[in-house]
Amino acid sequence: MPEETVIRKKTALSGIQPSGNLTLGNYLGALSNFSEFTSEYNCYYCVVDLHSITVRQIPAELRRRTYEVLALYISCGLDPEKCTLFVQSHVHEHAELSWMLSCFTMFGELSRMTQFKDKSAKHADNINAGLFTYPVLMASDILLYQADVVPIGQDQKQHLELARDIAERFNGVFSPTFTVPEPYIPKIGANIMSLAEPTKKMSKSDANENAVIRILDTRDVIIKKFRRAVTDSDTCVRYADGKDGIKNLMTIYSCFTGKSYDEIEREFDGRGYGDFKSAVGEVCADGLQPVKERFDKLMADKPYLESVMRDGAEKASRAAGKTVSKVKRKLGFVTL
Ligand code: AQP
Repeated sequence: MPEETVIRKKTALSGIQPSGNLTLGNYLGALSNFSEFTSEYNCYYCVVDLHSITVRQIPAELRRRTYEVLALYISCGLDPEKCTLFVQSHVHEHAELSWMLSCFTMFGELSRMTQFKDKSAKHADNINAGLFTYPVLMASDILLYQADVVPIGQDQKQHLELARDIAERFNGVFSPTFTVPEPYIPKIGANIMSLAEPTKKMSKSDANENAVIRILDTRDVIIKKFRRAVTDSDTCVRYADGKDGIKNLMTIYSCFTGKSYDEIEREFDGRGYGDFKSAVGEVCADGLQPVKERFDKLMADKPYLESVMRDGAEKASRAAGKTVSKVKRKLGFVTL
């Protein structure tokens, strides 16, 4: 093919923090969508351990969860031969670009980030600079690989918009350098809510275990947690305002069965909440079962996971190094 007709394969990138045991929110909002991109996109999926230390972590747990998130990537259908799976701290360019881009990010922009406000309120004793500059590191993760698309849940949309603004600002000052990324937010499942407080997002760091379904929870635990899920004083399974708990359960049921809200309303017409909650628990436990089986096998083979990390870091570093060199040149740094 003549050089001018070669079309660049588009790039997809996303990451998950090893900051707790992954939830159904992480699964439906992000992880379960990652493999859709592997046939048509050049895919990079990373375990973003640098992000996770914005909140205090127990080192041994952080190490274990880093392996676990990587194993979950593979268990959810990502083939390390077809995409680049890596750990963020293994590629030093993330931290390097983050510093350079922090000089192109305004204090006011970072102050407006809702995640910063939420996490500052939750961790009032540790409002560190990393928590504040987290979105710059996220922008660097994305822009380093010239990502065209970033599959994320709804809660990360504001950070993605900031990454776009930073890219456009840098491109405007220095000529096109970064691809301006687009978010991919699933139509359904982008905002899975807590089972205990359905107006609040389901979060892996939630202290209330009953609020959160973990991908690795056993079948019995999943079913029990759904039975305890907060609903309302009505008895009718309907997708309507004021019924946040039921809407959340309908969303989860829809994600696993592919049924529309109308179909779900008809299916549970005249059957109380008890029946519905049990059905949601069953489809969720069934859906997660194969992931868990693959996960257990992978976790028993650490050398394999380490070889995936090593190969991934090597491939990612090559791409990241090119972008960082380009940025340094444009900024006027001396290259030897
Ligand atoms: N409740 C959710 N519904 C849908 N998507 C969600 N995501 C997170 N929670 C939900 C998506 O999962 C991806 C990875 O998230 P993350 O690890 O970067 O951190 P987060 O968004 O801060 O997720 P958590 O679970 O709430 O972590 P903690 O408790 O550590 O802060 C992202 O694409 C996110 O949108």
